[in-house]
Amino acid sequence: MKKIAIINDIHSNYLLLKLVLEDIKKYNVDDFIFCGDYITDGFDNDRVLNLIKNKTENIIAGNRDLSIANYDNKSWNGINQMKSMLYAYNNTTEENKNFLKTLPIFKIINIENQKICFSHGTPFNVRELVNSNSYDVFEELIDKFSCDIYLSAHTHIPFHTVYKNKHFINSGAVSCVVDNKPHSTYGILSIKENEVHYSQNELYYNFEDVKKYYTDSNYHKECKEWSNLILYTLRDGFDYCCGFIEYINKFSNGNEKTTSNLWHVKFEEYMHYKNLEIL
Ligand SMILES: [Mn+2]
Repeated sequence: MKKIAIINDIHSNYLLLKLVLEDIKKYNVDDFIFCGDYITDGFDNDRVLNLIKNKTENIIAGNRDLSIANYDNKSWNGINQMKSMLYAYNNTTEENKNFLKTLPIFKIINIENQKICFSHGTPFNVRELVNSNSYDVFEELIDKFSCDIYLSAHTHIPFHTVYKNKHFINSGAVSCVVDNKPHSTYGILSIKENEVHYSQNELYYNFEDVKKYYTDSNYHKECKEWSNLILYTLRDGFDYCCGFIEYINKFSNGNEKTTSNLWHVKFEEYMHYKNLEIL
């Protein structure tokens, strides 16, 4: 029997990653699979990357990891909505950026005769949104890869669907699960003689600890708007980041320069409208 922990969407949150890894100890796992988005939206990029890259070879890139790895070192300058991404870029070592560049967008591995395909969105598209009833995507994956287990991430919403005898799994997120609860989630896959068992796990954190972790940071000072949106998402399990982007797009029509100019004033408006105190 092999036990594998499935972890994704850490988003630079070393505090929650440590809590999750501590919780996983009780399972005595044989290995880990990491399904992307290790950095951005927080500040502990190097501590997160240094920790995970020494745990396993089963690591693929998420959209955020690729954005940082492939950044041209100019296009985000002076664009307010990219401040948080720029912070991640400027606060990750060259060594770790080079590590991110080496990551594939999907991998197929064999554990106890079970073929496991894992990616952040899908092997076709790192940003593809896969949910519990994405049957067209499931068909496409079965057709192309003939694996037994398919892991995806990116949506921050956990699911486990068995379809045509194949397992389709999203273990949720370490940081910013969006199912209205202040928790981190991860998966444990147990495989024994062609029998696959999956358990979805959740770990409730103390929001005050997470709040202090963020508000004490330089990231919070430099990227106040995004840091606030992340923090309240962590408190409420509601995606205030997407909520704010949708809100500001109503005024800017998605124009990058207009969005940048409106960034601060619309943030204050949005926080007021959502009845959230700016931290
Ligand atoms: Mn993602």
